[in-house]
Amino acid sequence: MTRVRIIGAPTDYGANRRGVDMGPSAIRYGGLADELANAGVDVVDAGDLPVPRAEERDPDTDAPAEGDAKFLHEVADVCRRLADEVDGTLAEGAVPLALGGDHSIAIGSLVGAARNADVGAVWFDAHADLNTPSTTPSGNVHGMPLAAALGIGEFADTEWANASGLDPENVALVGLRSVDGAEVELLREHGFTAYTMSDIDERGITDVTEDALAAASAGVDGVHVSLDLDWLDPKEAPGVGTPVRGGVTYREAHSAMEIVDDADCLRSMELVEVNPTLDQHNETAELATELAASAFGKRVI
Ligand code: EXY
Ligand code: MN
Ligand code: MN
Ligand code: MN
Repeated sequence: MTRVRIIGAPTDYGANRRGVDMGPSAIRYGGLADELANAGVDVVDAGDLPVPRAEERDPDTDAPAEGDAKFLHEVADVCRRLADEVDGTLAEGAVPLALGGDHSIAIGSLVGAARNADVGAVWFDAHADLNTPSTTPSGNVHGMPLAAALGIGEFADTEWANASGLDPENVALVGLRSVDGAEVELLREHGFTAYTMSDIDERGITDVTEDALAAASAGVDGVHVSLDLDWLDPKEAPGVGTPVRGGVTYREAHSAMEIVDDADCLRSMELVEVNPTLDQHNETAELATELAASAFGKRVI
């Protein structure tokens, strides 16, 4: 029986909108533990990492060294602790399921997942999250986690961010539709596998997801699945801070998660960017729980 350990990381340091720090509560309230149990998973909830509110931080820690990345010291602190939790969970033979929080927590998930293994990653997201402090248009670290975990640009020597066992050849991005110029260059240069919404339109979600998982899992010990809820169309998932029209449908999202389960290479996962203050009746959080259940094996019959 698959064992899953839920780890909440209630951050909003990396986002442009407040409220995403309530994501773990909303996802739990949306029935995550029950959904996973119904999927036949042995689930333990480890609670939330302590995350000081942005207002409680010492203003002096907002040091110039952070450059154009807001709250980078605070993100580093959370990600160091999340990496330890993820690594410890894997060492116990369970699958870590991190709940954001904004997408900056993926740095901790990936560093932890890759500490004692070679891993791949599938990034289900409207965005590429490949900016760095010198290319970011916003200063928000939730637009940078993939670059950070891969040690790209200014992150090359950042010890807390660099996931040594992760390479671009094993990173597949699925559902792209909002990519900045510098990110396009990186996608072309570094050997990523990248599928836009146009690829999904042309080839279908099944083919695209199967190919993404094949690329991510080739020659590694397992795959980290990063599910940013803004991957879905905002009509299906309104409770996100950076919605982009033209995303995947409810059925496409479930289909992709079922293919994740079928591929049998899932090592760790995260659900991020659920912002209950922007949601309608907690439906985005409930959708996140349903999608996690599909990824962990839930089927209708
Ligand atoms: N690419 C834009 C930026 O870096 O500011 C927007 C990033 C949004 C990131 C969202 C969570 O996936
Ligand atoms: Mn993202
Ligand atoms: Mn996104
Ligand atoms: Mn299974």
